[in-house]
Amino acid sequence: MKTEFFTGINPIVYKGVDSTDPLSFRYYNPDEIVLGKRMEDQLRFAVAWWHSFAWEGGDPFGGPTFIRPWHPQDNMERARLKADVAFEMFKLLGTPFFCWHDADLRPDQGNFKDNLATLEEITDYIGSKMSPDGPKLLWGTANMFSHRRWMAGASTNPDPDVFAFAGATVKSCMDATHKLGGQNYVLWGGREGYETLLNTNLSKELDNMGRFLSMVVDYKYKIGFKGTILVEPKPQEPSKHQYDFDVATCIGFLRKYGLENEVKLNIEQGHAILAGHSFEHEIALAVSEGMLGSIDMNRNDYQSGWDTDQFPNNVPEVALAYYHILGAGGFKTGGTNFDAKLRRQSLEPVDLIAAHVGAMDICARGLKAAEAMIEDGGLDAKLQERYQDWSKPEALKILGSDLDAITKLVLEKNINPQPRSGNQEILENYVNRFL
Ligand code: XLS
Ligand code: NI
Ligand code: NI
Repeated sequence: MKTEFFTGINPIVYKGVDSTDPLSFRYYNPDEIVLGKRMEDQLRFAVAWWHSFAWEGGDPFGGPTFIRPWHPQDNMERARLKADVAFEMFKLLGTPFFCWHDADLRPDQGNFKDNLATLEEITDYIGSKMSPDGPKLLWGTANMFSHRRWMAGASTNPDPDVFAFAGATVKSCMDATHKLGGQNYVLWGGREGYETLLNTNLSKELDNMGRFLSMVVDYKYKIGFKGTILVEPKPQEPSKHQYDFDVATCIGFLRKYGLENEVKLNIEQGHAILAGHSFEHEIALAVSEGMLGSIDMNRNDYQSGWDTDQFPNNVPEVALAYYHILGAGGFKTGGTNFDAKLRRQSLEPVDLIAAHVGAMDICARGLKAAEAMIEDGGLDAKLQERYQDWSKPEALKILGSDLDAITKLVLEKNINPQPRSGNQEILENYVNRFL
């Protein structure tokens, strides 16, 4: 059904850097080749159903500000209208992917049976709107943090009935993701953590979470789902402490439960900052361990204390992120998901379009800067040079010996290393040339 929501807004097209049209792309040119692939296929943009269509504009201090025609989201007719509007936006923007939680698509019915029926109904409806050359599902996921049943966790809940409800919910969401041809399935554990250690059995909760994830992996094979299972690290919010704290913690967790070859990571810029890291740190670490899956390209405000999930608007940050992603050969099943919210005063439909246009353009600009740095090769040359001694036979001998032998060597050869410059400012100046 055609809605009136975006009336007056035309499809967004690439007009080049000199364009002053605020609803045009200045950098995002889907067919342009970036490191051997179409830009669209490198970036693999996805719109997040929850923030762009389901979120009503509330913040920790105030309720809804967006009064959309599909609000309140309490019946299936409005759920279908929301889907119609979503597909209209995908078409206007030319975004190739979308992502959802079950709870974004259909109202929570308060019991599993009705949740299942309405999820099947709405995902059939969404399936009927998809076509081979239209937008595809990057990932589906289960919202196991909003409803009060999840307040003490999903798979880490002290109540086994909640674990069971979570298992059934994830199964239904994996089925729906599979039905719609999803390329990944994500688990973000917003409530998989604790509010206080005073009432928390850490080892029990972690073991249950590990067991749960093993069930998810088993189910993937059972239904023949070819996509990637991803977990999304975040240190806190809404829980005081979340078990999937950051990339390093997740990798340790996956190894402990023998899932390191089955599960990869969905890394979010804002979560990296919350964990006290940079986005590129989290990406580079995942790349170095072969664990990079996908990214959520949304950041937080550097002053306010909560997860504001803003659209990206900082080229240097984005460029360094894509530098590591391209360096790893680019996305496989993953992509760039805008898990991003408007500001709550941005009420108009055009604000939603402009937010995505700006974000897509920033990412395209960052991607091109990353391509230029890779093609120039300056950073890589410096890196090779810095570590070149490690390929010498003497160095390999050091690695292959033990502390006694090393001590002997240091004494015999009077090894007395002289510090060398890290040249950090030179490297930073180099990067700035490309931004
Ligand atoms: C919240 C998370 C969430 C996940 C999907 O901070 O980013 O939106 O991406 O559940
Ligand atoms: Ni987030
Ligand atoms: Ni996210």
